[in-house]
This record gives sequence, structure tokens and C-alpha cells, in this order.
Amino acid sequence: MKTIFSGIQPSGTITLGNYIGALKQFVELQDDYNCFFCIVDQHAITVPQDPQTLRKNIRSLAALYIAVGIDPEKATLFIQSEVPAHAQAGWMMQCISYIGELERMTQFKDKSAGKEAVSASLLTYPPLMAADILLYQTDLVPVGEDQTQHMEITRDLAERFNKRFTEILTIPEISLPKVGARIMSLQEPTKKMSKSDPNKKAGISLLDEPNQIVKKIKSAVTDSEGIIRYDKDNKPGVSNLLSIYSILSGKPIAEIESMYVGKGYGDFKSDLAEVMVNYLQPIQERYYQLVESSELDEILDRGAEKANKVASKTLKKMENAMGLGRKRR
Ligand code: ATP
Ligand code: LTN
Repeated sequence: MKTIFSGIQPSGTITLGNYIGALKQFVELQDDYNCFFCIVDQHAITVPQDPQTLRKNIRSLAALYIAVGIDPEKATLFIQSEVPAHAQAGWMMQCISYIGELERMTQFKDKSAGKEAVSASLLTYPPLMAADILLYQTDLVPVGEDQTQHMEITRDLAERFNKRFTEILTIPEISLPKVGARIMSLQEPTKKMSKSDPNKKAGISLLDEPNQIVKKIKSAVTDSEGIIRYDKDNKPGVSNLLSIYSILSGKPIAEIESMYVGKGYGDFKSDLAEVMVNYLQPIQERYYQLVESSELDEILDRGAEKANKVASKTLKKMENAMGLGRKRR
């Protein structure tokens, strides 16, 4: 069986963008791959986090992974900081990264733009991500489109390591969802929906209550044409809503367009809100059963144990290859 690894930052409550771009793929792939799904809390602290909120978000993300359908009997679910090999291998990856290539990352440029104080870790974020992936000898990494550049540098670092030392690391491939690789902000439909967007109206959180969903969809930015038609360049707002509608309802976009011929944005938006509320309702129910349960702790304990076993094996090989410490078997 081939191996999958992916991670999500506990930097807020996950959005419909995270779900459609990442989590939904995870659920679909878990039957056919040996899967590792990680809560990347060490990546989250590359920007300031309130410690209590971070703790809460970690637990919440773990519960959401399961609530959307990740089966902990099939996939290994764990927290990055509970597997020390990530930070260790991350350091080794930093040592073979060049500042120039890290400065070219658009996520670094976006997150550091206009900031007075930028942490060093925001720059060295990609080598830690590479370590996450490479420690599990990962074949496939399901992510949203915004992670393409990080996947390219991960592959470069793996190839560099293999060439410079010993051929021990598997070169991973990226897996993008066929539709919905980039769900856009409801307020600025040319920008991606993001869980850390300070404008709360910009994204739908998986835990939003029905009345919040209705309000956010109602105030989603569209255009003045009044026609429900998919045209990403000229109608980014409506096209984004159409994509979301299609993914959640399972209906092709063309069918939805034809359902709304002669109707306005009001009808379209209220139906979309209803589709969304119904889709999220069972997820939220399962979430609230899990989030404070001891079952969740047991799942995360087992996950960390399994991940530690696999990761420390690769780490040992990497240290031997680089000549760190004394040779170990
Ligand atoms: P932050 O706002 O804290 O940077 P984020 O919402 O961008 O977070 P991440 O934790 O960085 O989310 O990403 C988790 C996964 O969700 C990644 O695979 C990423 O590609 C995917 N993803 C994030 N936003 C979107 C989006 N708008 N559309 C599709 N996929 C997305
Ligand atoms: N960089 C990713 C989160 C992330 C990740 C990973 C994704 C950290 N480590 C390993 C896939 C595999 C993000 O910002 N979405």
C-alpha cells in the first residue's frame, strides 16, 4: 500500500475551503492508502498564537478530522509536536535549504508583507513541512492548490538530500482535488478563503451555526449582472458559490445553472445556505460528541505512538546518512 501524508494548521476553526481542498480528499483516499494525518501545531506557531486558544484549536481540529469522516482505525491521526522527529528532521532540512529559495515562497511573502517583526520560522516553514512528509516515506500529499510551491521545494530538498548523502528518501507527488482546489473568500472572491482571515464574514467555518451561515451567504459578494452563470474571470463571486453548491450537492454546475434560469441571486443564495446547513449538520453533531471525550485522547495517543515508530526509523537513517551523532542501527 502506498503512503499518504497531509497536515492542517490548528490556526483557527477550519473553513469550507480547508474541507473541500484537503479534508474531503483525505476521506476519499483513506481506504486505498496507508494514511498519516497530522495537526501541524509547530507550523501554527510561525505566527503569534495565544497558548490557550492554540490548545483549544488543536483539540477542535482533531475532533473535526474524525467528524468529517476520517476513520482512526484506518488512518493515523496525530499531533506534530508529539512526534519529536519532525523538529529534528526539520532542522536537518533547514541545513540543506537556501535562504534564496525560501524567500521566493509566496506564502512567506504574503504572510510577512507589511509586518514589522517577521519570525525566522515563517521563512523556514517549508523545510519543516518537507520533514513532515519525508519522515513517512510519503508517496502522495493531498493538499489545496496554494501548497503547490511548498510541494515543489519538498521534492527539491528530498532530491538534494538523496544526491548529497544516501538515496533514502521517497520523492512525494502532490494530489490536488479535481474541483475546489481553491475556494475563494466570500468577501473578496479573488483571494482564497482562509481560516485566519480577520474578516469573519469571508469564510464559512465548519462549526458555524445555521443563522451565521445564512447571513454570510446572503452577504457574499457577487456582481450586478443578476445571472447565475459560471465565469471565473468575470464573475468570481458567483462562480465560487456555484463551485461550493456543486461540491456539496453533488450536482454538476451546468445543472445548477439551469435550475436558476430566470431566478435571482436571492433564491440561489438561500438554497445554497440550506444545502450547506444540511451538509454540515451531521458533522457538527459528531464533533460535539467527540471534542471533550476521552475517546479523542485515546485516538491521539495511539496516533502519536504509531507515528513515532515510523518517523524515528527514517530519522535514524537520515542521521546516519548525514553523519550526525554515532552510527546507530
Ligand atoms: P491559515 O489561514 O492559517 O494560513 P489556511 O486556512 O490557509 O490557514 P492551512 O492549514 O494552511 O489553511 O491549510 C490546510 C489545507 O487546506 C491545505 O491542504 C490547504 O491547501 C487547504 N486549503 C486552505 N485554504 C484553501 C482554500 N481556500 N481552498 C482549497 N483548499 C484550501
Ligand atoms: N503548509 C501546509 C500545512 C502543512 C502540510 C504539511 C501539508 C504542514 N506540513 C505536510 C501537507 C503535508 C499549509 O499551510 N496548508
